[in-house]
Amino acid sequence: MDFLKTLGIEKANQGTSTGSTWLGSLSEDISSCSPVDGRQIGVVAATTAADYNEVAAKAQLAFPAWRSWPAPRRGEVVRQIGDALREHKDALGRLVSYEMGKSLQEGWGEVQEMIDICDFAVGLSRQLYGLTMHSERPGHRMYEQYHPLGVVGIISAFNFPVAVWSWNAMLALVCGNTCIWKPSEKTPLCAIACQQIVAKIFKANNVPEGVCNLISGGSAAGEWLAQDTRVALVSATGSTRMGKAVAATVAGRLGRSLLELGGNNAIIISKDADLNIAITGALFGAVGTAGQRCTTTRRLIIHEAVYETVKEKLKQAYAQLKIGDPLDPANHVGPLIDTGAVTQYLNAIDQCRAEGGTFLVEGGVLKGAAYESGCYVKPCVAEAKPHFSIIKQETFAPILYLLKYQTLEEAIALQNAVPQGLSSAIMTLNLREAEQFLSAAGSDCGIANVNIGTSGAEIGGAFGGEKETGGGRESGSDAWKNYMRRQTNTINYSTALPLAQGIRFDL
Ligand code: UN1
Repeated sequence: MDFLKTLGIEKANQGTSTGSTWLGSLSEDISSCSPVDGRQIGVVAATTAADYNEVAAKAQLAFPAWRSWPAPRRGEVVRQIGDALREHKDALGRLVSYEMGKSLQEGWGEVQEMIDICDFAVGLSRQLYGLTMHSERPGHRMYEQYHPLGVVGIISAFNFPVAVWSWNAMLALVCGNTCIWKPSEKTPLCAIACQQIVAKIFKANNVPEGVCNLISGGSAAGEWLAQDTRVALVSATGSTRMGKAVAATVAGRLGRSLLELGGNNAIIISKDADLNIAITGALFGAVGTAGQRCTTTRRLIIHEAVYETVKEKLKQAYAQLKIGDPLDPANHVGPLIDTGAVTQYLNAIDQCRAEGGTFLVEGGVLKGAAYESGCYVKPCVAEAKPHFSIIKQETFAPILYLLKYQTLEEAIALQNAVPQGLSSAIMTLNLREAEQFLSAAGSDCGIANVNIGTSGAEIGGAFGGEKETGGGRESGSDAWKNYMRRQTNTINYSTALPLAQGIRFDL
């Protein structure tokens, strides 16, 4: 466990930080147990209400100082964070894998995603463009500019314990904001490791205390952010239930929220699909991160002409999956996050059966040596019918439902017939089908792919989705605008004061 030492993780940790300063006691409020072997990795002190108040005050105080740094200088600090992450990629990837349970490949991939967003944010720091417009009045000029917002609250989930924070924080930082991060209480140590990495860079660059803050705790700590009028924007990633609560509270004070919530993602496999690509894409999408990505493939909508072939190929592919210690590179699938998640997985399987589903690949909990944590489950595949209610729900586990279709219209309707709208894909070599799927009458999701699975998006695009997914967009494209306030400026350089719309106001 050298990586713990490398990252400065102790057995007992403070959970509240304003940068280099750590607040509070060393109490054992939050226990971080690895789903890999069930062992306790460390304990973390939850943030008290008084300490939260101090953090929020520091974040507010640091804002005017930080926003006065030119954006490219803020970008230079983020560039150094990216370099520090490159240095720590191995150790941090291992910690992600050990504390969260995803495969080491995916742990490293997550850190790479952080590095990528740092690079993206550095470039942005010399852009953050507004438009110029032509005024209808002579001797006038109009333009818009983007100013920093203030304090940004970031609530992140256990499944991407480091990357989702970085998407939000690195953009928020180059935009001139200060941040308060509340990570999932299931992965508090990943957050402490990130905070230490950032603190070193901040210190070397004389960044004021309070620019990047960390609080630890459960939903109560999230509520503090949602209620706090000092927090201009709350960016929340997690369940739809959590998102609705946060959104309601933030809207109650007319604050801004940015929501990235549940997904129930489908791949349509056409009769014109390249089946090798389709099966590989579906497999990684369904079992990667043990089915715990918001972009996980949960439904396959398969054309009747290839249905039996796909079933057979899936059966063969699933038979080759190796489940076990995610730090062992031979394994494809690690554990679920905790035994609560195992119960939800078992309940979903029971419900699917009760509704008439049959299992092509059986599920179950793995027992015995190497599975002592009780969190290892078998990825499974069920044949389902469109009216089943279980297929409308997001179960954060590797359960894949198969549906059959005849026409593309029917397939698209099935794909859209869920409350969530995050990611979607079609596997086809038929240009007409692909374009129809991408058209306004096609997928209703924030992400729609062709011949690529539903998960594993690059950071360069805007990430997020519609309906119960929450409507927010994070990461690439112009998602940075969420972290700034737009100001429209009209400047009169003439010697008269003409009014817009030709209105006369003569004395
Ligand atoms: C999430 O599951 O919350 O597209 C984020 C993907 C990753 C991010 C997932 N880049 O699967």
